Amino acid sequence: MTASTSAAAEPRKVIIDTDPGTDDAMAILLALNAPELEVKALTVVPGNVTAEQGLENALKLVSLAGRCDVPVAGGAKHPLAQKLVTAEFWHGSNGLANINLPTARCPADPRFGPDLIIELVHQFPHQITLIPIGPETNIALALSKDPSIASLVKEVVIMGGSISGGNVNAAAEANIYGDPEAASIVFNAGWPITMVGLDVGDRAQVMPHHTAELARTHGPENDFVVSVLKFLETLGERYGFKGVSMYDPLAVGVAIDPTLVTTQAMRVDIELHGQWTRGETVANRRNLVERNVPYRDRLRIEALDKVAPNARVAVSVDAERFVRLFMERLRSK
Ligand SMILES: [Ca+2]
Repeated sequence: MTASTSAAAEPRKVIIDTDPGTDDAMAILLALNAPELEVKALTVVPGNVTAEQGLENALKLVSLAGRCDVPVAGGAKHPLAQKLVTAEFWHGSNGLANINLPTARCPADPRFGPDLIIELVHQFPHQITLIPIGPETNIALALSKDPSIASLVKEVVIMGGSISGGNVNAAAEANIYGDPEAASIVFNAGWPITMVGLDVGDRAQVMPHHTAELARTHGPENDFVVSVLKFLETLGERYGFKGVSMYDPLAVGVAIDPTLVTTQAMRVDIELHGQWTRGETVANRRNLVERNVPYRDRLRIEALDKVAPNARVAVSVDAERFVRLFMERLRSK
């Protein structure tokens, strides 16, 4: 093996903060089967399902993958400043497409999720990539308890937000809507953020012919993923969707291979009020604001002020290459 290939084989250390969730389940299995990644922990946040159901699901998923070596820790029980909104409507009553996976063999890690994040970030300074794929409550709690992690994390790849309209309503994407105050803390922490939002997630779709292809191979994870995809396909048909949007798996995909998306640096603020827009990721595409100053009986524009970008927002995706990567990693597993 040459030096360059061994360097390339060095896996990226990641922590996935998750509210599993059907697409979370696929994202977790993708990560656990990607040699490019070393999953240091799963931390569970309430969102798609309650904290308790999410922890149970996460433990079943690592058990399915035979990966009890990955710590799985519960975290927050509710968002920072609002009621929890769960999404069994989209994910099935158990959050896992109503599929009854075997009882978990892996035990839960007793540590509090945000504390585990802090601990691992200090243990591996400048090496950890955080991949929040649920509401950002746990990440915000970790940051609030220990702001130093902001300068010690390598990168944060967030599934959340949108610069082209929401899925909860006209403005907001579900993960940000689920805890806007937490998202605001995370986006303002001054660390390197890649935002993998609806803009690209809705274009990274598994189509029925992909699912049919994956259904020709078998294995516990392969078969589970096919069942999840079929559940989502059937659910989507009811609402006129053609394929299955791979929101959370794409965020993991971007951690595996950043070239799957193109990004643009933007200033992203989280709307915390707004009559119609609470939870919106308000992105300044020009990174400029007009400076208005008092003049006689009015204000007038005096200059353009630059605003510093705080996120690289994914604006396009090589969907077919991502779906191929996803299927290759899960095939026959
Ligand atoms: Ca999720």
